Amino acid sequence: MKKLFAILMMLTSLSIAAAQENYTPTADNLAARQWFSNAKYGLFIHWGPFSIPGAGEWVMDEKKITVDSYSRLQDFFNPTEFNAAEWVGLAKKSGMKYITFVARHHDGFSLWDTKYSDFNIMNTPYKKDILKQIADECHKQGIKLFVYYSLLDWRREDYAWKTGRTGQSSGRKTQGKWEDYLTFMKNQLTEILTQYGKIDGIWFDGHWDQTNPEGHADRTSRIDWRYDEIYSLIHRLQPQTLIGNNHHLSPFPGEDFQMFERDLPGENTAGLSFQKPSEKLPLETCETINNSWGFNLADNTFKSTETIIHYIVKASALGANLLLNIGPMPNGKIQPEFTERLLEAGKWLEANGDSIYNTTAGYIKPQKWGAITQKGDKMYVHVFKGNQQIQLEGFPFKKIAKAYYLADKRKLSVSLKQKTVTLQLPAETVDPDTVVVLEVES
Ligand code: H79
Repeated sequence: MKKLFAILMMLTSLSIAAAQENYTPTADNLAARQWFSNAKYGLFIHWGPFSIPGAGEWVMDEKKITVDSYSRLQDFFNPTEFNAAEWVGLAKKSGMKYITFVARHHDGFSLWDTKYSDFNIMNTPYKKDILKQIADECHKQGIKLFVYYSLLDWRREDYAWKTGRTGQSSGRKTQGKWEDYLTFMKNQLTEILTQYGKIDGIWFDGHWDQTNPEGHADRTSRIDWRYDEIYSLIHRLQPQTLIGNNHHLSPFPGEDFQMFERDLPGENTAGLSFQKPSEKLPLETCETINNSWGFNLADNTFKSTETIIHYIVKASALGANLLLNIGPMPNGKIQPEFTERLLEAGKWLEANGDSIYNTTAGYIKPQKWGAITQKGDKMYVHVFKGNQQIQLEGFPFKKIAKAYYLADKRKLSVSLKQKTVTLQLPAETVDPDTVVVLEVES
């Protein structure tokens, strides 16, 4: 047992050694982390030529499409209905504070005018830089911009595809030099960080392509990602840029926030989140509005507005942001089932945002009946639909000075006895989330 532990520790330190050691975030970066912690809700966008088949962003790998065949999509991608102002405006109206835009997914297509790959938006019939339009519009409308950048590549021969867990049906024959792939990524990241104004975050994905499965003792990478070089490059070009990496492991040195995929921090129902929530870094969980990230013509499993609101509340109650994904259609339009739900949740946030933005985690985790968020001397008790009496045990404050509904300030009687608060509502709640404010004194 001891021996196993020693081996695990050694492996852990090996993987850490590859990251940006001795990283000291700048004051701007710390301020950006604080902003991020307070933001609570962002829009994730998966979109590109992979949207055309309408079968999700993994279509190349799942349908075993070779690089040659897949390249044809470049000739078809012509999103004439794309309007950056509409997308950014939708995020803003929906109460979202940032957009995480997939600029290059695992299929290797770049949605900006890059010098380092021909498989890019300028070589489609559309011929206009998408990232530029999104970045300009985000800056104009005051929405922060995070850029998703895939570490994994199903296309390039210099990616270490032979050791990859995916991308084995792409028809690649030769194995190029890893050094070249690293240079390529650094060149592309430099473009993104120098030609598009302020970039608020870089969101990496694909590290797991090179690790053994969860549960396997060796979870280190089969290759050296040289995060020390990549992260320090990013922090040198834009020190405030927040780096996150969807490696499903504990944060590496140099990372500024921790992310979870399709699970609340501390939960692992989707099987991708084995890592413990960090106590130091801001947290984010991403989830998608149906069951697909990229546009999927057959996926009608839209989450209800109520489910979305509950997810925002539960994430906030755990001190995390929700990054909610949509996959726009290949023509650049967002399907009405998505916009309706986003706008409805946005309406709820407009009325109840005080209980979400700038809050910290509740003193207890989310419960079946709802959840708690806190801010200064206010505790927000979120009572989900269909509940009437709530008991809060182990209440950490001495006194409740006032209790009222957030929506209309109507008073509510509560009792606090032996560290237990009892909230008795007049009837079972009918709204997705009824927020009660407790003004507390310690
Ligand atoms: O961009 C979206 C997805 O395309 C990407 N991340 C989100 C944000 C994603 N890729 N894969 N997954 C999500 C699910 C992960 C599946 C995995 Fe595996 C299970 C990775 C490692 C174990 C499948 C099996 C791929 C490799 C082995």
